[in-house]
Amino acid sequence: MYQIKKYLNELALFGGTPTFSEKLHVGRPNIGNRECLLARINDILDRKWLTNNGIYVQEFEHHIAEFVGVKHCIAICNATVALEIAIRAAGLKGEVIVPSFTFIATAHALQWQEITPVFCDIDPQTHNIDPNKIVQSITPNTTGILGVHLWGRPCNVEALSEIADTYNLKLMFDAAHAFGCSHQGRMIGSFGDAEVFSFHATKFLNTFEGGAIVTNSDELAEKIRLMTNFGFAGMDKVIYIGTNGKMTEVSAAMGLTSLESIDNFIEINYRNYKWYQQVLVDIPGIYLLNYNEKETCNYQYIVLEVEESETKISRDKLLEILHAENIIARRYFYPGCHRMEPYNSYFPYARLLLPETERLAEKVLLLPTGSSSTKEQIRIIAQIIRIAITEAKHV
Ligand code: T4K
Repeated sequence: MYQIKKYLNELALFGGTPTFSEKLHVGRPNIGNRECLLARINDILDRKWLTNNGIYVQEFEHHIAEFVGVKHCIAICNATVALEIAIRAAGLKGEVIVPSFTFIATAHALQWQEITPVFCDIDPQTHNIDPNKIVQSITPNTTGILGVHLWGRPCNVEALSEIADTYNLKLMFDAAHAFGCSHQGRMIGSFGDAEVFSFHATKFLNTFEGGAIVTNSDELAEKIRLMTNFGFAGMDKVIYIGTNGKMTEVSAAMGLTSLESIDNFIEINYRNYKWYQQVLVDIPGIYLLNYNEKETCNYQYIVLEVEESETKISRDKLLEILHAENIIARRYFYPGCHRMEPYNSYFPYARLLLPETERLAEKVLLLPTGSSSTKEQIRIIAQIIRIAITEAKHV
């Protein structure tokens, strides 16, 4: 009993000081070569061309399209607006089938244009939309499927394509997490009618804020370009409804600089992932989500499933302990879009159709990684989790 108390007293939650004097965050940005970035920004300032399809944006788009192996890349101010534009350009309306276990932007991008997101359950193994549960949600109003490659792990693209073809639906992907990832050797970004990346600060490759739509369709790309710039087809000539989705030159400069370090960022994420694997492997009830190492992968999320029946403490208690130690773990994507507004009010019974989403939302916990994380920090994070769990069992 003395031992137990001693351990518990060492935890900040029980009166000790936090283990880390500074907060360790999930989503800490990776910063590439500062000199290169600042040189680009100086050039932008000298050239006095700050936005509206400048040369840095064009160069960034070219590199992304080439990297992914698609015909078109349109850089956008963020992935949420990119989703809105892509959805609109593809002509989605009525109802679109989408997972609920995702960031709220996926659902909002639909609802913002009064398209109903019809939430579909996920496969608990992959955390991605379950193709076996899609057909039952298709109605005469369904116009598309919006899959999400959660954590950068690809959806079952083949099964989704087959359903989309059979029911004459558009197929799009929220690939916010999946830049730099492949599926069966082919880069994500080249599937479905269009895919959308996020380059938000918290993504392993960032443009401060930013996103991109990638597609192989000439027709869709043309519409998307028009829509991104108010529908302008030339000076004083608007031929389409549009918005302002443009990426700035400074963001593109950050993107180009980040791209130069992409291999390094992925290497660091991979190294951290392997370290987490080593230190977490024998902690009961803690399961680290695996990546398929045969594919290209960005390894940007360290995702745990906390099995309370084995740990004897809840995921939320563990989160509380970690936060008290200044480890700002996150429970993405709790509680699921269907339990957030306005969807919770629109579809109060959606939870009954989403048992796997409900279960997973109670279990998932994300830990810090990226270039700010060190081997020693990872070792200590695991040690705190171990103490919290093993001592909780004895109390
Ligand atoms: N689809 C999916 C599947 C997505 O995950 C997202 C975004 C989108 C679409 C939409 O993409 P964007 O429109 O954002 O391009 C954060 C990000 O803001 C969001 O981009 C991301 N997903 C989501 C998973 O995470 P929050 O609400 O968790 O952000 P926040 O402010 O709590 O920050 C997260 C952590 O990152 C904190 O621990 C602090 C740290 N952080 C954040 C920023 C901005 C830093 O250390 N430095 C920073 O500069 O949404």
